[in-house]
Amino acid sequence: MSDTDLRRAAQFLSNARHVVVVSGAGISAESKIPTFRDAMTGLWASFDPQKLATPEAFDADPSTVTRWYDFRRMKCAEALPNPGHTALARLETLLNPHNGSVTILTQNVDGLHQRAGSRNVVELHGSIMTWRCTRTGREFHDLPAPFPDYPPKSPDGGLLRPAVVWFGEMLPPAALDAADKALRECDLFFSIGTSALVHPVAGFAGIASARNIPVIEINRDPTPLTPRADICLRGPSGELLPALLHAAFP
Ligand code: BJW
Repeated sequence: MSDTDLRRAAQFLSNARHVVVVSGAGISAESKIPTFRDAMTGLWASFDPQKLATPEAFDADPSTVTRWYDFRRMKCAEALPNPGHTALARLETLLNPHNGSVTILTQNVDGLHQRAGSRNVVELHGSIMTWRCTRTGREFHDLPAPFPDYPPKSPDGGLLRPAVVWFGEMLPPAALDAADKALRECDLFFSIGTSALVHPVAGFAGIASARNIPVIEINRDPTPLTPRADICLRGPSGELLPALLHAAFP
């Protein structure tokens, strides 16, 4: 990445009114939450996250799957938003008074954007803090952490599972509608800290590009989106986002 790329991105940002941000696990990496596809460590080193995040894995071994999600739930609860999350919350406060908006379409289940102060966050893959009964679908918040045993039982008689979206499951229709509206109205699109592999979210940048909306990628590593992005800022989002805001709104 060159200084010119940062300056060009800052120019786009200072002229934008309606910004869409698609975020992924990389934005929370500097909050010490492991990304989804980074190798798992410790007790979980021999498990493949892509195999655990499925309804089939839960049906076959609900104890292991809920233990993994409970472990991650506690990590998320301990974590704090980092300067990347905070910069996006600040961007909202800079654009809102001018009838602008920042919509964060997050694939993350950790709640850190909201805890940083962002108010317009769409959770496309659900939340790890909410669990629901497999029998009634009723949702539960503020559950004890850790659970006393695995798999946790629901007061409604079923098992509790995390209210996240697993492979092969539909994304929440209301979240998809909100994403669709934001993608139709935005004039600048960011893809931040996501490997851009998982659909339908991986297709959102293409929807923006088809409207001739500039697409800016911020990521530590190249992704399948990189060749199609207008600007790529390579590095940690917790450093690049504050630098970008500073350059756009000195
Ligand atoms: C940094 C950094 C730093 C690190 N700074 N950067 C079309 C084509 C092909 C397949 C499909 C398709 N449509 C649907 C599918 C199937 C499937 C899919 O996409 N499969 C792919 C693997 C190909 N999609 C689905 O099943 C979705 N459902 C659906 O489409 O329903 C309709 C349907 C069903 C069935 C058939 C057809 C249609 C549901 C997807 C649900 C994904 N769920 C998960 C788990 C959530 C709960 C949990 O967290 O456990 O969501 S999987 C996992 O991937 C998680 C993430 O949100 C998601 C994306 O991962 P993310 O965030 O990008 O993380 P990483 O780890 O991959 O990347 C981190 C990035 O950060 C890296 O690039 C690093 O370089 C970078 N980074 N540190 C900046 N400091």
